[in-house]
Amino acid sequence: MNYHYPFVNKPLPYSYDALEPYIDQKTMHLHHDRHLQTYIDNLNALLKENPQYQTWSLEELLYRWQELPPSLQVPIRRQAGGVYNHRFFFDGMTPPEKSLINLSVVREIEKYFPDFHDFSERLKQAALSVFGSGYAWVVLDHGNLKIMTTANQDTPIGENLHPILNVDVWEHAYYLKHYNLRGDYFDDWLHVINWDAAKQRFLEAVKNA
Ligand code: MN3
Repeated sequence: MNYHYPFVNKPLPYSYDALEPYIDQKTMHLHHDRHLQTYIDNLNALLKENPQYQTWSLEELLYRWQELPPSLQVPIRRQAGGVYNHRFFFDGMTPPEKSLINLSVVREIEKYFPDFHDFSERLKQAALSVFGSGYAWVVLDHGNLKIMTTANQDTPIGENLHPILNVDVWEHAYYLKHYNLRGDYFDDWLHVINWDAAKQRFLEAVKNA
């Protein structure tokens, strides 16, 4: 992803109502146009004041954060993480009629988990286990497909850690439609996973592992 300052809020790769009835249009509007926009605005403001980092890509800001001055490390990781995690999440969804898992993806998952049901159940438990705000992720970690969680806008990227899928479990991702029922939201999210994107990310990750 070659994505630099000044960051712009690219449109969703589908219409706001395209994920209905699983994820509602109003949530998608607020999530993309307000929540993600705020992270983009905050990140641009930080980089405006620190022009020496304006050439860094979004990923570089996240995995080279230790090279940033101490006073910038936390704010950059929060804002750049918020941008990265949201884009990854939105790009990882697709209208339900296009959310087709294919046999090659299932076979790949079954190399690491007993079966697809066990995999989705574990991912759900991970999503439910996030205390407060954060994400559940499927990642390739040193060549192994794993499930993990992150808090707030922390991001699992690094030399040997490649994200494949994420589900945003901040309440703003589901509260309007599912109220406090995160498990129901997760079950609905399963219907709009962009498996083609997940497969592409997996193939990329294997190449870079
Ligand atoms: Mn969110």
